[in-house]
Amino acid sequence: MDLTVIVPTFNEAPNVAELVRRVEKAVEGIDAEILFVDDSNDNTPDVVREVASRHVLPVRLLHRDNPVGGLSGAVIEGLRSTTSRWSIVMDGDLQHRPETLPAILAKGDATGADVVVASRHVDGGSSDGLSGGVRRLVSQTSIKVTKALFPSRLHGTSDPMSGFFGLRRGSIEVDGLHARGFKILLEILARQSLSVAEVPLVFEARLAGTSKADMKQGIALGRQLFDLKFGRISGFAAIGALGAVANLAILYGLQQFGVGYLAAACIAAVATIIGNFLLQERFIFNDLKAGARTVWKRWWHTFAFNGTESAVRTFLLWLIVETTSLHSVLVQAGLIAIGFTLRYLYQSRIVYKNVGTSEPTLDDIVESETAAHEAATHDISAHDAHPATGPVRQAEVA
Ligand SMILES: Nc1nc2c(ncn2[C@@H]2O[C@H](COP(=O)(O)OP(=O)(O)O)[C@@H](O)[C@H]2O)c(=O)[nH]1
Ligand SMILES: [Mg+2]
Repeated sequence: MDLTVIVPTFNEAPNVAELVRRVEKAVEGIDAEILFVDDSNDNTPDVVREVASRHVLPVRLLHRDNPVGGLSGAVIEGLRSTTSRWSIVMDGDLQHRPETLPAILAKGDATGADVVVASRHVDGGSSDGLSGGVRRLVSQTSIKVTKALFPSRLHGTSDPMSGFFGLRRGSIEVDGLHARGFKILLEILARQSLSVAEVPLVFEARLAGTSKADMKQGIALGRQLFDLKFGRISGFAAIGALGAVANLAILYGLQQFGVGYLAAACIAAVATIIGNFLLQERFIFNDLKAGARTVWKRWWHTFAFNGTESAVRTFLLWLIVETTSLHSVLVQAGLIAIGFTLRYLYQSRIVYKNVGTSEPTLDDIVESETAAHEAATHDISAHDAHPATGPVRQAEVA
């Protein structure tokens, strides 16, 4: 298949029929399908099924019972479940004109680009449909800041926050993407070096329903930028440093109350491990919790590893200081650096590893007759042949 139009939806029931009608018309002559990745708690899935039955264009629905990663998570799930040559992501509220779909495909094929962005900020584009001057200002400012942070990766696009874009499926490494917030295009462009082309986007007003963007999305964008720029490890280091200060403060404070230094050191170690764990759960590995082992298992892994690490570190400190002429502070600094790296690797690779904890039911996948036939005749490329990970399995039902 040439094209999968991926439409993330959250309570978009009144927009579905018109969207499918216009997409079907726009992609006439192209071997295409629509894939709704839906997290709704209204009747959107029913409406999609009903509309699918009335159209020749294959319409697939991937409903997530356990939505992870919001809009970005939905797009990633969509990408995982398609092998079409191109995927085009578009909103389900008709703020993105379906009539632009063929232009995106044509641009990609003509230029050989990996990504084609429908941009509000090129000749012929506009963001008039963005409600309110404040939102427009916020949007423009965040584009400027973001482009300044990633000058080379975002060089090719004037609109890295666009929600309307085409991806040459074979060029995109989906596994490295982090699912959070609304800005999945930014995530894709910042993580990988990709060639980009653009077509104009006339951003329309919503057809019906209400926007799901809110302050939370702004905060999510800030965290996403920080993480993309500095990586998870810097936040982990900041929490580690905070923990070290707290450790010394507790050690000192308890001794003021007459507690012996060894007992105080043990209490300080346990208190710091608990504090670090709570902070990393909240701020560092927040987006990985959903697919990882349960919170109690994460806690015990952390406690056991960090406890062992500090015991071994203290023993090595004693051993090295007693048997060499190295200064204890120097030795401790080296051991802390090694311990920090090991702790980070253990946490990110093992404690928060995706083990697919929540299993959804299979019932929510529908395909129209045509789509079912299409899927049955699909070749799954090696790139996509990996088994589904995470809480939602693939929608490839033959
Ligand atoms: N699957 C899924 N779609 C979402 C989620 N949040 C928003 N969307 C969809 O993403 C698209 C853009 O969201 P919208 O609320 O219109 O944001 P705005 O255009 O920035 O105001 C729409 O099709 C929404 O239905 C979500 O958590 N999950
Ligand atoms: Mg919208």
